[in-house]
Amino acid sequence: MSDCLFCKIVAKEIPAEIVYETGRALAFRDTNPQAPTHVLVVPKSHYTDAAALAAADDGLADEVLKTAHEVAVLDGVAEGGYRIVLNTGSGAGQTVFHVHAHVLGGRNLTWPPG
Ligand code: D5M
Repeated sequence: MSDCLFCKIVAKEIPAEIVYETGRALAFRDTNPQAPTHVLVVPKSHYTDAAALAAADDGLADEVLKTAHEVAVLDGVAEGGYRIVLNTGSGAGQTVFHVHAHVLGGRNLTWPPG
């Protein structure tokens, strides 16, 4: 999608601090970090939200989830505990409508989230 921020990051039209990449997923640091590790994992192809990604029938959601875990391992937060969040819909706080998994770690994460 030509006006999608994360599509532009995938296309390298907008800079981002990329930390990991697979054939179909890209991981880059969030510009408004909420934890020492705060990385976003996106599918390289455009899906609006988690519901649309879940409906993809080619294992893409699996690849995004595995990439999120790999990011936690690479950033050294996997053993201490980390959180994967997919805000889905504006009522849940989604502001960028290209599905993205937040990978958060490196501090104590409280529950419930705000
Ligand atoms: O999360 C959207 C997230 O996207 C939010 O945490 C800020 C982040 N963001 C916004 N612009 C950028 C760029 N250019 N690079 C990296 N991260 C960015 P949501 O779940 O939709 O509220």
